[in-house]
Amino acid sequence: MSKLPALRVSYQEQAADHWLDNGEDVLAVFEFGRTPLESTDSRHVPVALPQLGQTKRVEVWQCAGPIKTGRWDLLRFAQGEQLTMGHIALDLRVHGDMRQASRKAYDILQSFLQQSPHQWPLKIWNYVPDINHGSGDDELYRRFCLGRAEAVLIDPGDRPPLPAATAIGAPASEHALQVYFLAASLPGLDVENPRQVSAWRYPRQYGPKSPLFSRGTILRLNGSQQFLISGTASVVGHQTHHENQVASQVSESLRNVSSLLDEGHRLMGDARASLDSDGILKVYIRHPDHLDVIRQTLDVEAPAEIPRIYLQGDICRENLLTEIDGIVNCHAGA
Ligand code: 3EB
Repeated sequence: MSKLPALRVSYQEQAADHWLDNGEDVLAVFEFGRTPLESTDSRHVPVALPQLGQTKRVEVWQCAGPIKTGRWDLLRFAQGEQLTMGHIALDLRVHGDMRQASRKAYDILQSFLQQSPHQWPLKIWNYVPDINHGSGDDELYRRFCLGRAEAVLIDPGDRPPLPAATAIGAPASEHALQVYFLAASLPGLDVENPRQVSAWRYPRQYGPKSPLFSRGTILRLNGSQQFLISGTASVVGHQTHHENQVASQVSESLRNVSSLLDEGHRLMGDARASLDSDGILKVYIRHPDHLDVIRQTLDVEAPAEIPRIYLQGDICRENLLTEIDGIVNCHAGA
């Protein structure tokens, strides 16, 4: 028998307040298309990226309570029995350039985690305004990576546990750099993708500091396993494939997701992650005009059961048109 997952994730049509008012087990409610600077509750996480093409939905995380909430410096958090969600939004008009702001966000995040009962970040989402602005090493994404690497004083060559991550562009009009995460008392099991060069080993051409994340992590709690899938794009080896071909980029991203889940299965033995109705996918889209072709490709190539939303966001390489991340459950013996 597979146990109840430690974290339950879903997309819901009722408004954020409904979940914040009624859920004793609600760890977080993500609301899309709203500035992160206007969070009303420590469990409320407005995300600047607009949702495309569907009735607006919120993302709800639920876990065993009671849930305690609080603040740490500029960070707000919600803490259940075994899991913590934290989020931070730094106003770039106040906190300096992207490198400084990123460094500051990660400094705060780490000082929070050090004193938290749930010290290990499993996945970190980063939403970076105008992410492709600037050229070469001045590009804001690269500046963001630099600040992150300066704060996170680890040598990836030592193979420390690395969280999974997503880094996506928020609208250029957004003022806040947003970072949010899920943490637990034990590190996740890192999974790298055999089809892709590990991001922390990317060659110099992608920037002065490699991005620090694993392709996915597996949360193991109470005999259940959940797979936290990093932002996955049409990258094979370290190179972008299918430049300017949006449908092929979706297919390649899905092949990467499958290969990552297969690798997780290989590492874990009998438990296997599947894209089913217990999980969620987020599909990031650079050009809103591509919504229909992306949606159609996904409808053909990904299981219909898994709930998905489409968010407008720029991808961290100018030649990537789309990216997918998700949280899915693993089933024993499947
Ligand atoms: C890639 O495969 C796409 O900098 O945290 C994906 C997930 C990507 C996370 C990050 C970047 C990050 O390189 C980019």
